[in-house]
Amino acid sequence: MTDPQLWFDPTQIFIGGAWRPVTGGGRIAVIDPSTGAQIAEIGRGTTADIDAAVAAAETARAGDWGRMTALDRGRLLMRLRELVLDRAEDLARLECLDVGKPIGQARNDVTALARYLEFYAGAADKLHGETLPYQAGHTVLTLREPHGVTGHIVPWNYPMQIVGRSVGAALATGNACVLKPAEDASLTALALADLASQAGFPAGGFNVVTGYGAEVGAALAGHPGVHHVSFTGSVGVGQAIQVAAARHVVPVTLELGGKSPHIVFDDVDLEAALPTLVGACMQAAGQTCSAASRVLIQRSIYDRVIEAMARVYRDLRVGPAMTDPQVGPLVSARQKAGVERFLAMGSDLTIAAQGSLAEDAPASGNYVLPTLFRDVPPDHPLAQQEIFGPVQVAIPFEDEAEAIAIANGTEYGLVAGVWTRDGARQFRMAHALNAGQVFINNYGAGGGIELPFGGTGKSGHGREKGFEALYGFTRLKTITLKHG
Ligand code: TXE
Repeated sequence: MTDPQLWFDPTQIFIGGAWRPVTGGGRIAVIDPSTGAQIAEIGRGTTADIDAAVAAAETARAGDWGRMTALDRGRLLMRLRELVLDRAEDLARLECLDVGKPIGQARNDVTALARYLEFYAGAADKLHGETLPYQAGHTVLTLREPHGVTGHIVPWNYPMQIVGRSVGAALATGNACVLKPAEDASLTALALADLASQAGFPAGGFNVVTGYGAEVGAALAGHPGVHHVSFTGSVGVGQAIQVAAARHVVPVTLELGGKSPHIVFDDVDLEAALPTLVGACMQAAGQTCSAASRVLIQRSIYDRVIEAMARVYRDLRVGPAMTDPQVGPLVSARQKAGVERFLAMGSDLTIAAQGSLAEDAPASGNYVLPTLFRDVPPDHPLAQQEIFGPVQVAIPFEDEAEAIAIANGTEYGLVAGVWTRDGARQFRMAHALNAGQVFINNYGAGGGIELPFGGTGKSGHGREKGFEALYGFTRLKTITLKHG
């Protein structure tokens, strides 16, 4: 058994500034995806635990946390960032063992978490309202107030980054947070609770309840004491969360899936593009909402690009996360089975290339070979549905109009990438693509903590990241003062 070297008890949850066992004493096994071995247990929280966490958050809002100035909230977040950096290697190791993230990528996730905390720490006292012109004898001003208690339901693919962007922005604006991490990825969320407590966050400002989505996740989303829900995950659960929150007319931010196109025109600088064409889908073994899972290639250079991508694929090694392979295991046996179902659905397609399995990869790990399918019809299920694994489909197109039609031809609209040296085409494409974020001659999956992020269509609504997120975590109050 690999030792995750825990410095806290992961079977406990963090409510009102204190650790406590879950009600009922249930447990969930923590499995290392690289080996299939159990490495720890977390608590299986209950509805009663969510009630307690929401009550603690309400108390915090009415007490020390609610009274804290924006400047002091920012300083606390900065202190938390320092503690995260002090524990950087421990956090990276936890993530690597918990979700199978290659250790180098897990280190990047810690850096990103620290950067989110830094960004929102600095932004905390820079969010302000406005004064507005109105009738004579009046002064009108707007205030940005926190929602109150915010619920955060987080997935397992980028646990630290998603907690950083969502909880970071919510705390900066003065909300009291209840975080429900994914059952497959709770260790770093619990570690962060420990660090927040060390940083001196007032009791109840930040609470963490672990457990299953259908139990504690659903209880949090539909809780009458929660005033905003931020969710990242699957479309189906996003829809259920929106319905649950609607019972209390509570706003939600939904960051759901994607089927993001990467469009390569014949004037591409192929040497510059090549590592990104493949890499933008291989991060986190393709378990990235913004993964560039469809590669659209202009027909005149189609075979040349496929051959170049195939060479990159043949060098991709899949192996245990701690050995820092380009591609690690999938998070769970369930996720692996899902991706294998998609691969089976591609039995009528041509495979252009695959990666290889490292010799030291245990048979009990959740490994899937990176696979590039070519000549995939745009309406094929593999070109329409989110696979969430190391699988890309290549689709040829003739011209700009066809590229746009194919790119926009799914239910999703999260991210799009375009490679062309033609300046006018860069702008035409950026305007025409149905996506929340467009990359031209680059493609950062997740792309920059400063940049607003979110989708259209079934990719969700609302924006996280950047300064924009602060608006989402506040509500606007308009004050009209008549003074004659
Ligand atoms: O997601 P779930 P799963 C997509 C991706 C993946 C698929 C399934 O296509 O293959 O979803 O993954 C909590 N009420 N994405 O099943 O179930 C759950 O505990 C409230 C895209 O793991 O959506 C976890 O904390 N909460 C994605 C979180 O929702 C519930 C990231 C996400 O799990 C709940 C992950 C319920 N009824 C998956 N049921 C992205 N956009 O990055 C579950 N949860």
